Amino acid sequence: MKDKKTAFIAIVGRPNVGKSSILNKMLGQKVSIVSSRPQTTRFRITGILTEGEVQLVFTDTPGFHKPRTKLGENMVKAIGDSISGVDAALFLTESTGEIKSSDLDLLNRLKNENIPVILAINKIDLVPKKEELLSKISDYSAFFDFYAVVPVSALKGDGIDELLGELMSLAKESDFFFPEDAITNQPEAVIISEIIREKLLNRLNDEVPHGIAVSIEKLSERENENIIDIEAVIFCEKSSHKGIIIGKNGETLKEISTKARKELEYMFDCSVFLKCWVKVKKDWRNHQGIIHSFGLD
Ligand SMILES: Nc1nc2c(ncn2[C@@H]2O[C@H](COP(=O)(O)OP(=O)(O)OP(=O)(O)O)[C@@H](O)[C@H]2O)c(=O)[nH]1
Ligand SMILES: [Mg+2]
Repeated sequence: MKDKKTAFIAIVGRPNVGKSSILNKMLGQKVSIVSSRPQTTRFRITGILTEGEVQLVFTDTPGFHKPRTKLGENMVKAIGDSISGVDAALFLTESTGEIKSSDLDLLNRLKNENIPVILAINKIDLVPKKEELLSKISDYSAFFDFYAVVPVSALKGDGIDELLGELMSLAKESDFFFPEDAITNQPEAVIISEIIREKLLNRLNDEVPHGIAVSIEKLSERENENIIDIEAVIFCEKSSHKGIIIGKNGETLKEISTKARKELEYMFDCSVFLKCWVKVKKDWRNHQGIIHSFGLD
């Protein structure tokens, strides 16, 4: 039998470049929520992929940005914590648009870590011209000595096998850290609150989503019935936001909780009874105690 190999890999990059999407695509399963809004991921999320004798342990991280709230400071700290101690980093960027100063700031931090870094240029399905992609690759390569550069599309799946091949080649001899069938080590309550938050992010207008947190107050399985009962509280920062989340005659909240319930039923392969309430906690993103109580530090 061949020796087992593992690699711990941090997935880093600016907000909204597709870090969580690419993790889900590589795993073939959703472990990290995705939305069209920047700063969707708020804390470190582990995704595990075992193929044959190789186990890759990924950490999805929040997008690297200049923090404007205490929550943002916690998010940026989570990136630093993820980078230190891993075997390698997967630096993700988009194929469209200019290289931003925050891309270079993050690469400078990676330089200090002295670990191999793979550059994945995502969203190639949006790039009309090959020259544009090539010039981006050469600009990045002039700035940083990457272990490999792989153009990908997390949406279409292009380049994912090649990227996985490069990542697997970084694994070093070691026993596995997780069971071979493990996908994530997140507790169920965290997965549930994130799924509800994803539905909120996708449904609400621009003003509300960043001030939302979801807390699971009850999670229980009915004996011999294949039913899970869940009670969740959605926290927002203003009473006007509460009205928006609930909607006319409660319709918006109903739509959101139905979407979340359906996905949870698919995920857990059982019936789900989901009740959601909405509460206001003013300016919670600037109170470390509340951030802590939501498990976001
Ligand atoms: N066209 C296209 N869109 C993509 C691709 N990958 C991701 N997206 C979209 O980009 C948006 C952001 O994706 P996420 O995976 O949430 O990005 P992220 O980097 O995790 O974002 P944060 O958690 O906010 O840092 C979503 O609307 C995705 O559907 C891709 O390959 N092509
Ligand atoms: Mg994300």
